[in-house]
Amino acid sequence: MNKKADPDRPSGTSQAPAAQPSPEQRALAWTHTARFLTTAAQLHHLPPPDLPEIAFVGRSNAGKSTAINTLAQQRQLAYASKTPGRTQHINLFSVGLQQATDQLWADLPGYGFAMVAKDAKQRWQKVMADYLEHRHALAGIVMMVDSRHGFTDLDRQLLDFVMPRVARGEVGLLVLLTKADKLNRKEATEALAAAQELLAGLATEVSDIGVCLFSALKRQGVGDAALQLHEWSQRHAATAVHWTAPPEGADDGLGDDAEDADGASGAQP
Ligand SMILES: Nc1nc2c(ncn2[C@@H]2O[C@H](COP(=O)(O)OP(=O)(O)OP(=O)(O)O)[C@@H](O)[C@H]2O)c(=O)[nH]1
Ligand SMILES: [Mg+2]
Repeated sequence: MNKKADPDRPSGTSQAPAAQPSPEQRALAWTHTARFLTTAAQLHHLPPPDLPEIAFVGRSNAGKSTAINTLAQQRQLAYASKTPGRTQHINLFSVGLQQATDQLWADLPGYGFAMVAKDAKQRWQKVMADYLEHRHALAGIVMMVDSRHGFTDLDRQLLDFVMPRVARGEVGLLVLLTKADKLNRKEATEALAAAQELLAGLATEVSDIGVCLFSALKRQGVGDAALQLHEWSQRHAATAVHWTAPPEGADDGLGDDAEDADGASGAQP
C-alpha cells in the first residue's frame, strides 16, 4: 500500500529525524566510560586533587561494587570481594573521555563487619574518615543503604560524620536504597518515604541531597543516579572555569581547612 504524502510535512522530510539521546542516555554513555585508575592505601597515595571525586560508601555488602558496575555497565569493574571487610584501600576509577577525565569515583571500604580484626578495622576506618572529612576534591557522596534495612546505626554515624560538609553545600549526597528488587511495591514506597523523611531533617538551604530506590537486578534508579553524577561533574566544570582566574587578592574559595589535613607539609589530601 502506498503511503499518502502528508500535506503538513515539508517535502524531503518524510523520514523521522534521528532521535537525539535523552539526558539520561547521555549520562549513561558517560558513566560507561568508567575505568580503573589506581588503588591507594593511604591518603597521600591518592593522585593530586585536581578532579572532582565521588565517594561510594556504605556498609559492607550493601551493594557498592555492584552499583559501580551497574552504573558503568561493566561486569567486573569494581571488585566484589568474597571476603567482606578485607579491602583496606580506596579504589579510584576515572570517568569521562580518555584525554578528558572529568570525574573520579572512589570505592571506599565497606564498614560494619564485626568479623574483621579490630586493628585492621580501625586502620581502614581512619583512612575512610580522613578521606571523607578532608579530601578537598570530594564533590559528592553516593551512599548505599540496603533498602530492606534502611539506615542502620552505623549509617547514621556516617551521615553525622559527613553532614558538616554536606550542610555547607560543599559535598552533594545521593542515597541509593539498594536491592529494591527484594521489596514489594508497598515496602519500597515505605522505605523511600522513611529515607526521605530522615534526609529532609538534615537538609539545609544550600545542601544537595537526593535519594532513590536502586536495583542492579532490575536496573531501577540507574538512570537517575547517572544523571546526578553527570550533573555533579558539569557543575564542577562550571566552578573550575570560575576558579581559573580569581581576581587578584581574592579569597581562594577553599576556606580555612585548606591547610594540610594530616599535618604533613606539601600536597593537600
Ligand atoms: N538482588 C540484588 N542483589 C544485589 C543488588 N546489589 C547487590 N546485590 C548483591 O549483594 C551482595 C553484595 O554486593 P556487593 O556489591 O559486593 O556489596 P559491597 O557493598 O561492595 O560489599 P563490600 O565489598 O563487602 O563492602 C552480592 O551478592 C550482590 O550480588 C541488587 O540490586 N539486587
Ligand atoms: Mg565491594
